[in-house]
Amino acid sequence: MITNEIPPGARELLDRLRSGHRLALARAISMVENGKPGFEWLLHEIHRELGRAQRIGVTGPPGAGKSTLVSGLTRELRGRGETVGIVAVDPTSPFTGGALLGDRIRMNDLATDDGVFIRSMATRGSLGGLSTSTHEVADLLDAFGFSRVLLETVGVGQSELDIAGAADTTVVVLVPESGDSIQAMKAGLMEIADVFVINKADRPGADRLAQELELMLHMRMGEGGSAGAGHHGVSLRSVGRSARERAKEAAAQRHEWAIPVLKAIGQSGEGVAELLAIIDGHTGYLEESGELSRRRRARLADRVRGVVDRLLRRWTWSDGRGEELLAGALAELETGELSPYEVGDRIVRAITSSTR
Ligand SMILES: Nc1nc2c(ncn2[C@@H]2O[C@H](COP(=O)(O)OP(=O)(O)OP(=O)(O)O)[C@@H](O)[C@H]2O)c(=O)[nH]1
Ligand SMILES: [Mg+2]
Repeated sequence: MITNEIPPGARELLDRLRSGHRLALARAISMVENGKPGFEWLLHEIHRELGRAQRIGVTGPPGAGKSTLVSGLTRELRGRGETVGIVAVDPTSPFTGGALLGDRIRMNDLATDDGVFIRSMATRGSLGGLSTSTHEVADLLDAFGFSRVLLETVGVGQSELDIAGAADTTVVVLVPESGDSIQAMKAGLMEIADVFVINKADRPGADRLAQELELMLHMRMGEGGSAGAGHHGVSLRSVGRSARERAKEAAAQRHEWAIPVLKAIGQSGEGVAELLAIIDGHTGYLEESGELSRRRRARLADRVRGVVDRLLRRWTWSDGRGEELLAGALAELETGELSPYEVGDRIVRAITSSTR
């Protein structure tokens, strides 16, 4: 039982975390990241305090300007007196200093702001997705009392899909040169985006990408799918746009969310206030439609799966039993008397039948 194993100092750490000590927060995060004794107890204790922070995921291809937009959003939120916790997973810039000097200088004001906490994490789950500990760090930031938790992940492979499971609202950042919208659809981004941002709109191609995306979103919504098809003498572009407007209105009437496509210039802050307004609009939609509780329920179920996976892995390998059984089977594995599947099965059976 996790409650039977409270290491010395953990209660004090929890108290200090609850009373808003940043150092305690940093220590608690390290404890969780490194799986130090007592981390599960700590997370168990704060569990009831969760759900106050709004979690916003920001994903997209490398270098799309995610960190720039996260910084912009953070500044905007600070201007409104809100507090912000940031988790950047696998970042190359600028949270880890991999960025150009200019980026780091722009980040500096956030780094010294008491209302902001930035944590970079290199951890990924074994399947390339976000590890359970990323979600747990977001929990700590939530429990600490930040009104918003921003999660930045580079959209490669599984992590971009996972972020949708970690966030209430998912922002997908694309750039004109990051490939066309077909690419976005292939990557499954259409499925996870609550908002699309075309960043670097100061560069050519932003309008085209925005129009393509709008059209694809419109077709996906299944509203008036033939609206543009049979018209004569009207450009696809204008038909797509007006049809999309109608589809948006219809969706609003049905209490559905029509995914917005917003152009932004992260560097100058253009579009950031609009993005925040859209995010807040999405929060309202989530609450009214019941989607927020559905998303949070799915998140809790996923968390349990992650915790079980981790526990089983730990019991199997770290406690020595699995390695022992494996070592005992090596000779037979080598001669071919046993297959890896038989040995695997044997180990899992031994572990799950042992009483703990
Ligand atoms: N031209 C232009 N450059 C931008 C804009 N927004 C950000 N950049 C630049 O793009 C580069 C990458 O920005 P980041 O914010 O670090 O991008 P990121 O998506 O967080 O990058 P990774 O975390 O490494 O994937 C930086 O040099 C930014 O200054 C923009 O709107 N226009
Ligand atoms: Mg970044």
